Formats: sequence, C-alpha cells, structure tokens
Amino acid sequence: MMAETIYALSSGRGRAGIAVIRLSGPAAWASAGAMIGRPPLDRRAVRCAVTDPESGEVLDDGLCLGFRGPQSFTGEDVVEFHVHGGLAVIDGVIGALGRQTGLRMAEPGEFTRRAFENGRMDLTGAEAIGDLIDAETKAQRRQALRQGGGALARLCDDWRERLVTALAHWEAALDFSDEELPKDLERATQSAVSALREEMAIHFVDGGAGERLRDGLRLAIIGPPNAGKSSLLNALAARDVAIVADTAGTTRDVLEVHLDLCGYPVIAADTAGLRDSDEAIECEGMRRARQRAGEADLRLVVFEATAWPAAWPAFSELLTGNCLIAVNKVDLRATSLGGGPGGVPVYGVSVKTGAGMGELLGAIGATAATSLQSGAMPVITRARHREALSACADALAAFEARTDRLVHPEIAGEDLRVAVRALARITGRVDVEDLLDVIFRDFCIGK
Ligand SMILES: Nc1nc2c(ncn2[C@@H]2O[C@H](COP(=O)(O)OP(=O)(O)O)[C@@H](O)[C@H]2O)c(=O)[nH]1
Ligand SMILES: [Mg+2]
Repeated sequence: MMAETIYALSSGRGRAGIAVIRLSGPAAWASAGAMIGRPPLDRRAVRCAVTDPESGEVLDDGLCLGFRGPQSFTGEDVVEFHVHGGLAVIDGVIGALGRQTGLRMAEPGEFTRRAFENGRMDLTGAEAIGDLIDAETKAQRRQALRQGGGALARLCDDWRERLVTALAHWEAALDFSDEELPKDLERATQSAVSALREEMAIHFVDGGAGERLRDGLRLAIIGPPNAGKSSLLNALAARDVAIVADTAGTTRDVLEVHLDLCGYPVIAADTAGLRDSDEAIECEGMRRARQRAGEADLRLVVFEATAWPAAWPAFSELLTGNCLIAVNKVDLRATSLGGGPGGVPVYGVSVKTGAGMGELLGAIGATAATSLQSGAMPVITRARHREALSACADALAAFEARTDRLVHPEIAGEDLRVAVRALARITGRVDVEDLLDVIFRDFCIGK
C-alpha cells in the first residue's frame, strides 16, 4: 500500500523565532520542490523563498532540508521547512501544503508511528520520544534518553533470543530421541529458563521508580490551619499560587504545582487545614486533604512553632510512613524544637525569613532522589512494561512448575511461547516463528 504524505507544524505553535514544518511520505520531495522551485537536497539545507505554488506568492524566506528515506526519522522521504515562527507565515505554508493533492495533515503522533511501522524504532523508543518531549526535569530527560537509547529494548531482545533458543531446545528434546541430541538438553533448558526468570525479577524490585519519575513524586502538604502550608507551597513554587491569610479555613480545594527539586519532578499539593468544623465546604476540603495525604508518596506535615510539640498528637495518624515535619514560624520562637515523634525528621523553618528553608528543600529533594531513582537506573518506565514483564515471568514460572512435576511436558513449550509473546508486546517485535526457523536450521541434529 502506498502511504499518504503527511505534514504538520512540528515546533510549538505561537510566536517564535523559527517554526519547523515537516512533511513525510512519497510525495514529500515533489511537494516541497514545488514550493521552493527546485528539488530539496538530501541532508543539506538550502536557503530558499518558500512560495505558494498556486498563486506564486512568496510566503517566507527560509530553509528547506531533505532526508531521503529510508535514512530518515520516519523511514520515508522527509522534508523540513524552517521558516520564521509567525502565525501568518505558518498558516501560509500549512495552507499551501494542504492545497496540494495527495497531502494531508498528520494525526497526533503519526510521524513517530510511521517510524515504528517502518522499523526505525521499537515501541519503547517511540514511547521515549513522547517522554522526552514531556520531560520537565533533568532526571526525566535522562530516563527518556536512556530508554530512547534502547535500555529496555536491548534487555527484551536478549531475553527473547534466549527464550526462543530454550523453546527450540525444549521442542527438539521432545521430538528427537536421546542419541541424536546433546546430553541433558532438557535439564539445561530448565535451568536456562530459571536463570532468565530470576534475572527478570531483579528489575521488578525497583519500587516503581521509573514509572513514578515520569509522573513526579507526589508531595502532600498537610496539617492544622494557619500553620503556613499555603505559604510553604508558595515558597516552594517561588510564586503566589495559593492564597495566604491569617483566617483559618482559607484553603479548601487541593492546589497542585509541578516543581523541579534538584532535577527531580515533584507535584506538591497544598491542602485544607485539618480541624474540627461543621461547615460543609470546609469538611469536604478536609476529606480531600486526607485523601491526598493517603495517596501521596511523601507527606510534609506542617505545624506552628508556637504550638510545637503540643499540636502533633492530634495528627499522629499522618506521622507514619514516608513523612517529614516542618515546624514553621520559628521567627516567633526562641527555644529549640527537639525531635519528632517516632524519629520523624523535624525541620524548623520560617517561610517569612527563609530560615531553614534550604535544609527542608534539600530533604524533600533527597527523598525524591531515593524514591524516583532506586539504586541502578530502572528500565521499567511504564505500567505497560511492568504488566508484560510480569506476564512473561508468570509464564516462565508455569513452565518451571510443569517441567518439574513432568505434568504435560509437551505443552510446556506453549508456556515459553506465551512468555515470548509477552516480551514482544514491550518492543512490538513479534516474529517468534521466524526465529525458531533459524535456530532449528542451526541446531545440530544432523537432519
Ligand atoms: N511569623 C510568621 N508568619 C507566617 C509564617 N509563614 C506564614 N505565616 C503567616 O501565617 C498565616 C497563615 O498562613 P497560611 O500559609 O495561609 O497557612 P495555612 O492555613 O496553613 O495555609 C498567614 O498570615 C501568614 O502570613 C512564618 O514563617 N512566620
Ligand atoms: Mg492554606
């Protein structure tokens, strides 16, 4: 099937120095050529007048850059126009492209989809491009680049190859007599499968760090009214996000800001102060506050220095698990604070004077670092990867159980096939039987 040629504005919309409009498909070269009065050059930029071929009107003075397929992002002929990033210029070029026959506007993600379909990248690579575009912090950028470089894909390819070999050996062991085969082929296959399953299991114990890094660490700021929770959020965000007032019950909804703390993404949520109240809206706010605290990866429980430590026992249910205590308004207190309940770290701060804020930020950043990047860099960055890997590991466990007890060893091969297919879902490479052919051909059985 002949692919359609697609085009789209690939840079952000809005006034900018430069805008990039990209075309991909069999008509890309000719269409771009019609707009610049000469064919584009492969991997060379040409300075040109970009014109509307219908009216002959010059739309801009820009650059045209060609990438002949298959050595291009999509694997097809790709042409880029680099023009001035003004709305009228962009609309002019997009409009002129739209009036050419055989061209249509690209769907969201279609360039990357074509790159995948044309074998330029696997699914994890395509996902990594999306993650890189969405990356807001250094750690997210690193993770996306590593995934784009094939961190998980390489592992999956290696596992898949070993699994297919195990499958070939297992089926050979059933099909051929002992004299024709290397000794202990069955046992060797079983231990190869066990080793593989154990290797995979190592990647599960990352505490979901890779997935969480994509979304950010969820931080809930919680505590009694008037302690300075909203002031703290504003200080963390370095702007006035939340209303600050000395009236208790000012904050009602949960307010969220995305922060970059030491290179890690943190979603900080300011919540309604917790106290006894009959007021319906405030009660709803407190319900949401508790819910947010329950879902958070880290709770920052804020108290007033003048009420410390008398205030904490009423909040003891919030002071377990992953939490930090900020005792705010130390500018109003002369005596030292002492430790927190159950060894929860206590940070004396004053949002007003800035005292202690550096230490508190450092502590939140350190928690983010440990929780988002546990030990070795995680390779599982999406729930999709985790589900497929666990389906694969389950199938391997089923193989081990079946072959240990020798219950239907003839269908144990099917367990391995299920495992291979689960792995293939991660990368989108699904050619199990092809690989089997190769292995059987090389397999030394003398037939
Ligand atoms: N003295 C002093 N007052 C503060 C400090 N932080 C916040 N406040 C004041 O405390 C009051 C309550 O602050 P707010 O952030 O609205 O508290 P929330 O109810 O916990 O969100 C406001 O009047 C703030 O100006 C601080 O470090 N020192
Ligand atoms: Mg508040």
